[in-house]
Amino acid sequence: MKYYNKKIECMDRKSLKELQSRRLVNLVEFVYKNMPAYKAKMDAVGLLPSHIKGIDDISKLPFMTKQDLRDNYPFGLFASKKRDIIRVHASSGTTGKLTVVGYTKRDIDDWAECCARSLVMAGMSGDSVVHVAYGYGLFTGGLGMHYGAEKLGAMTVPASGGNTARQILLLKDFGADSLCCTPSYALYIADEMEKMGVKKEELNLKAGLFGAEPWSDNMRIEIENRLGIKAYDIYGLSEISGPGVAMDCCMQNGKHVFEDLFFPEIIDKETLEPKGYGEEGELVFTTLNKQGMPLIRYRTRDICTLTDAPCACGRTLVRMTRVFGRTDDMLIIRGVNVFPSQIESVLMNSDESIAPHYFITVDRVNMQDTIEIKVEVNEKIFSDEVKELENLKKKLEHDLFTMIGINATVKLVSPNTLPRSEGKARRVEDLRTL
Ligand code: DLL
Repeated sequence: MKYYNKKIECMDRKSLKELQSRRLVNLVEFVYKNMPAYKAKMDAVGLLPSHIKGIDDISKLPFMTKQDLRDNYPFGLFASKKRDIIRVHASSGTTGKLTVVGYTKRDIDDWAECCARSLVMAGMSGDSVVHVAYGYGLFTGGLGMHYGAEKLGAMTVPASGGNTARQILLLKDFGADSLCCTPSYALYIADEMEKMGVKKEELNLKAGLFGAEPWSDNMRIEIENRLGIKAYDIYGLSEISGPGVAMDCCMQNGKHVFEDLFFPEIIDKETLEPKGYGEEGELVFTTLNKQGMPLIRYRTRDICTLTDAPCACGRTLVRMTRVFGRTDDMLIIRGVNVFPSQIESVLMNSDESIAPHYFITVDRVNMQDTIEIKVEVNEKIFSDEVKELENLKKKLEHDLFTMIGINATVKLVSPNTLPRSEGKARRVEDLRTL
């Protein structure tokens, strides 16, 4: 099986553009009618749905950002009736509030198709056994790949994350030919296999669909060698749907964007002006067919490049490069999106003996991301008993876990020991090399 949906994936560019144009015109009308927050944006610049005649008019439309999701928390951007929403997912916002996404039945079907297309790009078929080790729950990784694998007709193993020894046992006994997880977890699995004395030849794995965090070609080579598989890069974000917005093909030279559903643009992050193919900038998406929570010109904050150069795999869909970085300060720690501002609000709301000075260090030890947060405490508590300090440390670690879902190590330090800066405070260091 070479393509899941050859008609779309190999459509000539002219017909694709016509499809995108039709969908954009319908989308703008639908959103104008059903999403007051976006109507207000259009009204503010004097734009009517009738001004949008095709995909070439897209740059007239106002942008949307994570802030719009926050301002309309939780369901304010839903453009369909609540009874038509059959699923919600959520990911971290910049403060305590989550970024919530709603899907109708059709949205789930479209998304499952994207994940099915992605699995086929990684060489899978209805005969495959797909081991899904992305987290199940509000995170889109697990359920997204799960529905894709089922749509393809593969035998789906909903392993979810954690308990690596059991994952390895399942991989061996069920004979999965593909593994879906973050690239750092794939390396961790390889490490654990070595410790358990399980050889890659004992597994039936042929391919992995790895994403949800940045990685590099060096990591790809290491994963491929250690697990004896082909490692494919899968990209997505919950606001747009989840995994399967773009996916590597057999050429492993850029991820094809599923442009019939998600229209990509690159913009200059300062001027917000559109940029051309081959130029680096911020990636922006419009969800051409979504009903639950459609987004128009959503700024992903991810930096990359698009190319429309022909691809030897036969697909005509444009490709995006690896994500080079972000235009905001979001960190991805073991696949969990974390904003320093969230950490700050947990610290500041937790205990009055904490001074507003902290420093976050992110690193990768034994293939696993680590995060240490140094926090200054005031004189009073610092002169208290060691037990008090120990309790405070435990409380902060517990609060960070319950509020943001990360296992951080908190280190309490004495007053006035963390560096102060005169300009913009530098509070994060990321020592990971990918
Ligand atoms: O990470 C969806 C996903 C799940 C993608 C499983 C792939 C596989 P969010 O939690 O909303 O959604 O995080 C989205 O993660 O804006 C990127 O910054 C980053 N990201 C996702 N995939 C990749 C990738 C899921 N392949 C944010 N390479 C995005 C680099 C990635 N960064």
